[in-house]
Amino acid sequence: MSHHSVEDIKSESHRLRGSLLDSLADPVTGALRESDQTLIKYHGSYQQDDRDLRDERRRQKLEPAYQFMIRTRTPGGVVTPAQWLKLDAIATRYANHSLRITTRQAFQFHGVIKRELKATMQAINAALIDTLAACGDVNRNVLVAANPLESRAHADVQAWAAKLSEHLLPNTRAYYEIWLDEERVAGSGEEEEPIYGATYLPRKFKVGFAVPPVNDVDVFANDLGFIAILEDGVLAGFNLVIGGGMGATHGDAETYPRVGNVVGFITPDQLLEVATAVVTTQRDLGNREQRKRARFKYTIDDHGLDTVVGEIERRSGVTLQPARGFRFEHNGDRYGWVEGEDGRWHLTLHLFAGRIADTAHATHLTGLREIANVHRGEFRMTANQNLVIAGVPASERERIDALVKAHGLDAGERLGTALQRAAVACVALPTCGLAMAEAERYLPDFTGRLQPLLEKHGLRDAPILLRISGCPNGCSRPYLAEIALVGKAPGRYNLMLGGDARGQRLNTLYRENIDEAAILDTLDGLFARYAGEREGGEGFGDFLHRSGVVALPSYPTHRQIVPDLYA
Ligand code: SRM
Ligand code: SF4
Repeated sequence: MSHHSVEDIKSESHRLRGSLLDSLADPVTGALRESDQTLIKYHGSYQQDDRDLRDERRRQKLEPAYQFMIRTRTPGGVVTPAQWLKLDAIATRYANHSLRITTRQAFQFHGVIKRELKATMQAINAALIDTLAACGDVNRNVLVAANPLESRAHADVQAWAAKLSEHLLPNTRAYYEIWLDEERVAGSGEEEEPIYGATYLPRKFKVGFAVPPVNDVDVFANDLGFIAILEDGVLAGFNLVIGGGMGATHGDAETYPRVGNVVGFITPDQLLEVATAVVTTQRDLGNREQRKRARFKYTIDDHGLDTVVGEIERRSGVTLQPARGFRFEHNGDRYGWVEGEDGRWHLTLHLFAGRIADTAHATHLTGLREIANVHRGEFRMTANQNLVIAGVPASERERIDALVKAHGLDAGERLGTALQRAAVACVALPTCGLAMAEAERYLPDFTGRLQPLLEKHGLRDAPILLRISGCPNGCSRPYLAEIALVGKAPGRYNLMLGGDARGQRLNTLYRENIDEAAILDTLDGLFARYAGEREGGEGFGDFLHRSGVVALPSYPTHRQIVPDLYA
């Protein structure tokens, strides 16, 4: 669909209503009308079809097996045990018996059919969770560092993120009318959208809050990022980061991943004004002609960083202070129990690509249901698709541990290599309409095949960061990994190398369009060199750069590296 038509659909939609009600009521097809397929994204859902079944359905002259993905808006990925139980029931009743934790701390349901879409939306809302603005050209789910170690400051950061998420919601009542039967009132369809205006943003927009030294949210991959600066354990304010993003298109040099730029420091009371200024700057300066060039990162590169920063200061009335020192150590999760400063405990569990289901090997869905039945704290999803059972009193640890073991939720601990525990993969096939190759389903096989190579070179415990995406859109943030596979065609990937495992350096294309045998062979050779030549605690990506195996591509450094700014 051309960019122009998306802009038209938005402006003619009566504030995101379109003909969704008619589309939903049409009994003849499992699909929505085309324009409604665009609009339903703003309500947190995508029309998809099961790609595993495509050929067979075509042979039988049936329409594709249309089904819907639904994504929650869960800022910071926090849900209560009571909410967990409801989401679990929805997954079982309406979806494909699985919950999928996303790389943006949300849940996705897959496989909901049109006829049950409304009931599913109502059930989600009955759990006091909504899906409004989870997709579409608006601000998406807001990320927050997942592990509340510095409990007080972390709670403050979470509260600011939740406040910003609410602040950036669209004003339209369309969501409540369509899904929750709210009555239409005068002015319905013409609501003021003071932040977005009638055509919303040129493209999706993403916000993340990091709490150093952990960059688990990959703050530099967000359009707008906040790095919490704590002084004596208290939140002093945030470094402002703008212009990160991952998405690219194969063979199109006009598109590229980009790390965000640290442009200054703000105090918490300035946060909403500054964020609003950033969003409206993108609304007004962003490219509405070419959807592929419409993200904020391109607005910055087209207009210049100084112009954009000047615009943010002018619109907000805030003069940015010089950025304060910060230090990130890694962008992954740390598994097992940790104690927060308030004496409560947090258990991070590894999940394969965030998928929670009962399988022949393990009963993760059942296990987490049983944990939710006894747990009194909260659940926190991480931006690496893992799960924290958070806020557990010391006296309850044993009970939780027993359930974890009984249901194989400790499988991550038993994995052979550190690489397996840190790896991330996007959804890809069979649900993602854009996938060119497998990702989530391929992750266990591929990392299993790497295991003997790593063991052979004594790299079992080397914390090498691997990320797989089924296409160059980069939903697993592959361009920040030390090793990335980016899907090209079934069974074929671009091999990218040289991220820094802190989320501060993009990797580089190393081999294009190769198959598994070539990937394994290439990595085998590089693992051998790394094992023999690495210095001290040198990471794999850092080694590849020092030894000249990879170099940064020729485009400007400020798009590829975030310089250190240590306190
Ligand atoms: Fe994504 C589109 C899944 C995080 C960049 N993404 C999609 C769609 C909706 C495919 C589509 O448009 O038809 C995928 C649905 C697959 C499915 O069947 O469920 C999809 N994206 C995901 C999730 C579920 C991946 C995962 O394995 O966890 C993540 C959901 C996040 C959430 O809860 O909101 C997800 N997507 C990301 C990220 C990572 C992040 O935000 O930290 C990125 C890269 C960062 C960025 O935006 O630059 C990302 N997704 C994209 C893009 C490329 C955007 C661009 O600027 O070019 C697309 C395609 C598009 O927008 O045209 C896309
Ligand atoms: Fe789909 Fe591509 Fe995103 Fe993977 S990276 S979920 S294949 S859009």
